[in-house]
Amino acid sequence: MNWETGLARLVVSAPTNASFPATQMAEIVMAGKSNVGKSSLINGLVNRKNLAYVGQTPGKTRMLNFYQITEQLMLVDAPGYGFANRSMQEQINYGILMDSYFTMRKQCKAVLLVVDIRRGLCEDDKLMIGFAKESKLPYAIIVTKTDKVGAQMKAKQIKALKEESSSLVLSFSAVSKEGIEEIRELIERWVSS
Ligand SMILES: Nc1nc2c(ncn2[C@@H]2O[C@H](COP(=O)(O)OP(=O)(O)O)[C@@H](O)[C@H]2O)c(=O)[nH]1
Ligand SMILES: [Mg+2]
Repeated sequence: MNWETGLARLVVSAPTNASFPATQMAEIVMAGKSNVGKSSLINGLVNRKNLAYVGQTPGKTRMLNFYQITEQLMLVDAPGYGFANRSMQEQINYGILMDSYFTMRKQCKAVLLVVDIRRGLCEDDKLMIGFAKESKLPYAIIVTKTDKVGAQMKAKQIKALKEESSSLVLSFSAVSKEGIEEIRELIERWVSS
């Protein structure tokens, strides 16, 4: 699959399921807390600086962002969750949005959970793993910002996450660019499955 066609674009930011695009291509969801580096990961995968907006304020990430990557692939950036200052209503709305996504989008192939290497899984990450299991979707964890820790800490955190989630854990750094090929290959395997 050619990830660098230059055709990648944001198709829609959907606040509710009414705005999900009428497309059939395979979708991979990227979920994770605000600021973990989801946008930077999307940009790294397509080798573009500004496809996904980096450093967006948490308040602006309440929608599902559908990024078309190739003719066969859409990456769906799930809004950052787990913000303590979110109102109960916003948390409920987020739950409804994700629930309708997983119920409606039969073209969803897998979930990538994006986690900052310096932090473990948060409660919402565990909830997302629950969504994936319930929907019988494969999932994996991408630890980001690996440039921020030493080799020992990195190995220790990855081992702990593998044990906690019993899933595949791959690394990514937007600074060193490590991990791009492995993550692309994982997504390609999911898309062709
Ligand atoms: N050092 C370092 N900083 C990163 C990395 N990925 C993201 N960041 C920074 O973390 C902040 C949040 O990144 P962003 O991609 O917007 O996270 P998102 O909220 O999950 O989409 C920004 O200031 C990024 O520059 C990384 O791999 N290494
Ligand atoms: Mg983002």
